[in-house]
Order: sequence, then structure tokens, then C-alpha cells
Amino acid sequence: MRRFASLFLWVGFLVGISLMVSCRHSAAKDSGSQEAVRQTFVPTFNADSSFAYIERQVAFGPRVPNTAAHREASAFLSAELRRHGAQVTLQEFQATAYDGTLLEACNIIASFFPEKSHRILLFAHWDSRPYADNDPQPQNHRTPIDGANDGASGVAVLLEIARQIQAHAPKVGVDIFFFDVEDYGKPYFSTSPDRGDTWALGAQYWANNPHDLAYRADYGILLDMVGGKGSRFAKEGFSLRQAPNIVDKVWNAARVLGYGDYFVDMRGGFIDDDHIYVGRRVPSIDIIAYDEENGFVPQWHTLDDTMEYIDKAVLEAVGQTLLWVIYNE
Ligand code: AHN
Ligand code: ZN
Repeated sequence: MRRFASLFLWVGFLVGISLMVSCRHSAAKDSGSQEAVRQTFVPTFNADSSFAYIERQVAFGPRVPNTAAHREASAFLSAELRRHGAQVTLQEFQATAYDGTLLEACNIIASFFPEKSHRILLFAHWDSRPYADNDPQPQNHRTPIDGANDGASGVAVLLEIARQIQAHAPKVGVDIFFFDVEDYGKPYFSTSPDRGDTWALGAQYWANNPHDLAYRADYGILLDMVGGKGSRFAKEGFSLRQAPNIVDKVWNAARVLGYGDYFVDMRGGFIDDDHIYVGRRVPSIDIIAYDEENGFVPQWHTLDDTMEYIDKAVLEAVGQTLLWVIYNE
């Protein structure tokens, strides 16, 4: 018996060693789902690193088009992506805002392993809103916001993922797009005549003028407001229409990894966001903190969308789930 016991220990030890090559996150915490248990290496998402990437962006000031902060931030973001080994294309264009203002805009397009034909597109908006028009204080409604959550959080999670991709190549190709002028939509106080959809102007521009006419990806995932305290991600309406299998893939991965309290099994609302326009070329979903019960987080489009309301546990839930999905393709 003793000999058997020690043999067992040895076998267990060897299996343990071989599993150490794979990440702790590939193990299912939830025994209810077998599907997600695969023996593949998944890097560990570093929430501190993504948090610091939010701080770096916020430190420029509000990234509102036609400002120095906006120009400086775009230089930083493209340099950071290049530093992590991506091929970066800057798509510069002029956008016309809801009130006719011409905005100097730039979509930042990064490609990892451009030779690979199976690809995942990850995207976020990098601009921040010029108006805190949901602030409890009406005198703040024309003041630009930090956008720590609304804008910077999605970019920060993707920069950390870029860093991980450089350290360990996944099997699939990955593209990271940072869209500009998502958040210059018509404020409630404007009396300008309607111009169609005044949100997501960068994604609209790209959908009409792709940087590469032959560009293909298997599917796309948008991250929008993925770092706010108290965030819950319901399954957004257009995402369920455009790519229900990708919604399932992501929400199942989150549940198996133990993040089911963030990625809730609920239908969300229909959100006008970048994924609608990207979806004309690549079937895409939106991971966005919104549910029918509470709406957006209370700091949304207020002067409180600051570092103070960023929660590393939320960044980790989203970042680790995405890494799991990427490295299991
Ligand atoms: C509207 O409120 C129309 N769309 C939400 C998209 C958005 C704004 N995402 C971030 N800020
Ligand atoms: Zn916004």
C-alpha cells in the first residue's frame, strides 16, 4: 500500500509539473462546465499593469479631439503598441461633430502576426467625452471628463494584453484597434439639428474606409467601460444578434474562471457603440458595464469618472477572461 501511495505521489508530481506549464487559469473552478478545461498555456493578466495604463492616459488630461492632450495620448498609445511588437497604422481623418465642428481624429490600428489568417479583433475607444453632461451639478455639464473608465479602461486592458502577446505568442493573430471620437455624441443641451448617429465616429469612419480592403478577422470584441467599481456585464443586445456564439464563448469562459458575478447571465440593453459599425465587416460583441436594472455605472459622463472609481478586480475579470479566450483559439 505504501509503495502504491508513493507511486501515486510520483505520478501526481509529474502530472503537476507538466500542468505548471499551463496556467492556473486554464483549470476550471466550476465543475459544472467541462468544455472550458483545456490544456493550454494562458498568461496571467496583470491588473496592476492595466491600472497603471489607465493612470498614464488620465495624466494627459481629457483626450478630447483638437487638444494637446489628445495628440500626446495618441503618440503614447501608438508608441506603446509598437514597443510591444505590433505593426501600427495610424488612420488620420477629419470627423464632423454633431454641431458641425471639424475634429482632427485618428484611429490607431495595431496588428500582431499579420501573416496569420485566423485572427481576433480587440477594440476600444481612446478618446474621452468633452462633456460631463450626466453630472449631478448642471454647471459641470460642459466640462470634459477624465474618462478613467469611459475610454481609458478598455485601452488599458488591451495594452496589458499586447504586453502579454509579445511575451508569449498565441496561436491566432490578434489586432488591436483604438477608435477615436466615439464619445463626442450630441449632448442633451445641444439644439443642433439631427445628423444621424453622432456617436462612434471613428468606428463609422473605419467601417466606411477600412485601412486595408482585404482585412478579415474571425470575430471582434469591444471593451467599453471595463474598470468601474460595481460593474456588471450583461449580454448586450446587438452583440447577441451579431455574434451570439462569441457572447457564449466569452461569458462561459468568465464563469469557468470564477468571474460569473461580473459576467452575469442576463440580457442587457441595446447600446449604440463602436461594435455596431465594426460589425458590418467583422461580427462583433461589446463587453460593457450596463444592465437594464441599473444602467451604466453612476460615474458615467460625470466628473467622477476618475481613478478613484477604478477597481482592479474588474480589470482582472475582463483581462483574464480575454486572455483565456485568445490563448484557447
Ligand atoms: C450612448 O449613450 C448613445 N451610447 C453609449 C456609448 C458610449 C458612450 N460608450 C461610452 N460612452
Ligand atoms: Zn461615454
